[in-house]
Amino acid sequence: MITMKDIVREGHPVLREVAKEVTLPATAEEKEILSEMLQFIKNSQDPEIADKYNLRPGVGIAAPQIGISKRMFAVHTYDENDVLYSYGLFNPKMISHSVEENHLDGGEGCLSVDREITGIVPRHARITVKGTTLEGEEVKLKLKGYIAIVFQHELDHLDGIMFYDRIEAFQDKLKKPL
Ligand code: UDB
Ligand code: ZN
Repeated sequence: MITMKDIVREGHPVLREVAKEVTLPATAEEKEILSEMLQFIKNSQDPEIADKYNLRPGVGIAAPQIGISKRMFAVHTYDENDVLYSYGLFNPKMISHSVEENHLDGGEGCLSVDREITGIVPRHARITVKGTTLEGEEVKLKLKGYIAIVFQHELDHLDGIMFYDRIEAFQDKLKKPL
């Protein structure tokens, strides 16, 4: 099983690479890794398992975060209406997004970042993502609110982008010219 010791931390070059597309259909090994990633997120949200293995309660994880530079991630979390979004996706791609932006008021963190970094992380308010599920099914997801932010955070990992890369620009944008 995946535990915190498998999580690559800030400073490791794999987090800055543009991950490679997965050739579909995914191999048995790729499916196994992606299901393990999804299981890690589920485990991390189970108080007993999280306590036993010292897991940070996570909502999503991208393959580069376990040192694998492939375009796949797992998300397992609830939106504002308590609807569960549980996906392991191969080659997820944002095919459209709103101009309107959104952010989490408390900023963001990351399983690969062991320090507190404050600041607003601007995200698109609404996105449409295409991808192939663990079951090999092509899906098109229209996302908004919290879940859209989680997906954008994970998509960024596939392009070597960390959440704090997006902080400064937003602060600048709010500065009105004198
Ligand atoms: C997380 N967890 O998993 F609102 F029950 C974060 C960490 C970095 C704090 C572990 C998280 O937001 N947990 C959470 C939030 C809730 C309710 C709840 C648990 N990530 C995922 C990550 O690093 N993926 O690469 C960071 C999130 C920040 C914004 C979106 C993803
Ligand atoms: Zn992250």
